[in-house]
Amino acid sequence: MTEHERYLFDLRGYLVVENALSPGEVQAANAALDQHWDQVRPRPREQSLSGRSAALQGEKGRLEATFNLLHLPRPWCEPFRQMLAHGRIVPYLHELIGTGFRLDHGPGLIAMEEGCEGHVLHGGGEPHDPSQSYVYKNGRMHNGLTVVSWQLTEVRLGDGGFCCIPGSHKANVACPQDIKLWEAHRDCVVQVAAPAGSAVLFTEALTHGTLPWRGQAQRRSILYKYSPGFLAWGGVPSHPQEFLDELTPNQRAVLAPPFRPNRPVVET
Ligand SMILES: O=C(O)CCC(=O)C(=O)O
Repeated sequence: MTEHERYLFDLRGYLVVENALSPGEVQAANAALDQHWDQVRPRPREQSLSGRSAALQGEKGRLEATFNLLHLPRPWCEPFRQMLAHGRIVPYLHELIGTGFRLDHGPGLIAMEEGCEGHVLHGGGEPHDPSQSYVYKNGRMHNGLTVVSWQLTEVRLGDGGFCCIPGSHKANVACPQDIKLWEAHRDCVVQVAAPAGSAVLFTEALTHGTLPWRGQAQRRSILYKYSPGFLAWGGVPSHPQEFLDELTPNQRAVLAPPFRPNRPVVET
């Protein structure tokens, strides 16, 4: 991380890394999604994420994949397997989480079309949750659950989508519910714009969520959520050996279950 990136992540709790994917990588990932789009479904109304907020509600739910992106037949799985331990992002994860970081869960698709509902804001420095916390100690950042959100399409200011309250990962006071519902003090909530090919990195300790989608073009983000190597937030998935055998050593290292001694480390 550069001095500026380190300062901005500590200050705000998120960072946009532009050109993290090449145009070819963006194209390959979009082509894989297009090929399987018949298996992408709107989230059902009864699982609405807008938290009964009038400000966050929409005409329809966001679109989600009903399949595991890592298990698509070849070559369609390849772009998503490469993102697991992508060379552009690994140095950031080493600094933010520490060597030996692991994939806790994901990858998950969030696609949105005009009129899609938002997601009530959640997370924040208070109450303290050690599994998704932010601490600066001994001269470095220590993050719990940390997200890499790959942008496969452009997000412009005003489109909606990922939003957060910058600095809230260090908050000492719980976020009031009407602010989480985007019904009060909207000025403290920032919608994050990012060109296609960017990676938006953020700590789950940040108060964040989704604004309703106003963009005419579709939003496509793929989220990977990482934890320190000794920690599990979402459980410990077991992966079939035939699947692991197809991966690179770096990809296998991030899928290792949580443990500490002699942990495999992603090489840069
Ligand atoms: O990217 C988004 O729209 C929100 C993601 C989110 O809320 C989460 O990862 O917890």
